[in-house]
Amino acid sequence: MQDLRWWQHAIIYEIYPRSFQDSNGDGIGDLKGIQQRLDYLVQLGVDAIWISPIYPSPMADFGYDVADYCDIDPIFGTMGDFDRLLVEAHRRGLKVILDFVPNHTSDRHAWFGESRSTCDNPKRDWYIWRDQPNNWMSHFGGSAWEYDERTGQYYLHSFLKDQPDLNWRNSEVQAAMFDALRFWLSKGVDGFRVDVMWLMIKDDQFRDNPPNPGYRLGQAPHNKLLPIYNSDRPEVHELVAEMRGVVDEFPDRVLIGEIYLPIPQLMTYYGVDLRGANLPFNFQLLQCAWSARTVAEVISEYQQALPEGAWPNWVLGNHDNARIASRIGARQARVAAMLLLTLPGTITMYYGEELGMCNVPVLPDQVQDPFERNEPGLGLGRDPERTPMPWDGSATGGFTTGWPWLPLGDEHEIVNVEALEREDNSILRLYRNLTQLRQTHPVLVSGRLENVTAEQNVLRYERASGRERLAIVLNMAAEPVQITVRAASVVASTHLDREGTKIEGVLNMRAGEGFVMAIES
Ligand code: TEU
Ligand code: CA
Repeated sequence: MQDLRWWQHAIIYEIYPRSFQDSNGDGIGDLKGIQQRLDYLVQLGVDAIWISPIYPSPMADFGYDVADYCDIDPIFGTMGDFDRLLVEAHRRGLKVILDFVPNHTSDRHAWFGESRSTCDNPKRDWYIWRDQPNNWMSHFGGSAWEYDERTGQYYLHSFLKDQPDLNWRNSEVQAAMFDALRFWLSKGVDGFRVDVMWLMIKDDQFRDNPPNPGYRLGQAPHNKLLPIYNSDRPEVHELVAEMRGVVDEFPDRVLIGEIYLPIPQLMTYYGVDLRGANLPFNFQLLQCAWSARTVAEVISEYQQALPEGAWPNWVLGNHDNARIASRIGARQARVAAMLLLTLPGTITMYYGEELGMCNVPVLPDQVQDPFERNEPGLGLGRDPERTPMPWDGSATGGFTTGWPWLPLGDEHEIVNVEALEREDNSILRLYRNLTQLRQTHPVLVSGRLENVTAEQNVLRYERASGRERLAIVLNMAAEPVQITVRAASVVASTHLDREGTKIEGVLNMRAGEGFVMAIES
């Protein structure tokens, strides 16, 4: 691992700051709260935290509407709190990655205030103004254009109307945004996760998007159109390369791109000569059906498509998608953990995944997410996967002494850090085992990935480097299954009860059981 950059062998842990730990009883997580829980993260065995946006914001989209790129929202604390968190994280060997939201600002950002004031304001062109809308749609429903009476033009918003899109064709916008990156990099921040990287630049002719023949009822309404003119435009790659250049002005930082695109397009975000994003997020596991065959296909396709020298990465969940344990069930969540932590490259976890935490039902009068408010009842809302981290079984889960901004649900009485730490073979113990295994077996990070197969709903693959060879077998079925294996000894098991046993020939696997085995050579 000596030859690797830190982010290549890192396990990144996403913290949704509103929901991790509240320190002052207002029911909303904050920076001091995160600092209180750093030792937990060290013990979990992660290497970096990515914190979703903490900048001043009216919170129309809970921080993804930024009103000032170079400050901290009082709800999360002060700049002093941030500086202390950074020091304390670094002191423990944890890197800190911030969320950067380049596509849009809040409508309360001073820049937009100026831009919307008159048509000849110097910042008019910092946003995207048109006399007439085209047919582009907002990701959160409805037209992506909002009429602004003051100047009689429409502005573009790919998300809420409170989130006007910046005009990245304007060089002053580029300069101002790059300076914001430098502000945090100078403080010692270790990198950025860049929000909606593939949306940053739009067609300069504003052509209408064609209808999507594959659209089905129940999908998010913006899928009615194929987003060919307002996303993944060729010019975006120049911009990403420039952004990477800024990040590389500072030693040893990382640039991660949030990109929801099919594998071939996704790969283009590594950039020409790998001068783009270090890691275009790989969301394959977050979107694919949970069967050995599908996952085997996804792994093979991703691996084959990786450009020469490009570094892989894997994700199971984030703050925009249903939690993995809800998608596939508690038993398979352990299999997913073993899968995630035995795949090559950089790993990103979402807070609570290590507890097997499920989506929490959120009643209509508890809804916070603007997506659910705009498009109610379609199951698009993201509140259920953003509920507070359950630290213990008490009414407010040790998360807050006040009233939590989202409910903790009933399940947290059983599924919480304190209880799972007491239990010998809990999923939390499994996660700790696996992060440690990854540390002690670099072959899992950077070894070759070979022999990916799927039979009887059992996924198998091997990781190999030098004379070391680990075989991973994962029973993704709901029933027990019998397979045959070469002589091997178990180094990790999902049920935490077969480590050290020798296996040769027939292997009986319980439902949702998985093994990492050292193959004897
Ligand atoms: O998400 C981008 C994105 O693609 C989402 O709109 C996604 O389609 C949606 O959440 C349904 O899963 C990023 C952030 O991660 C998200 O939280 C923000 O709301 C959005 O950008 C706007 O900044
Ligand atoms: Ca708080």
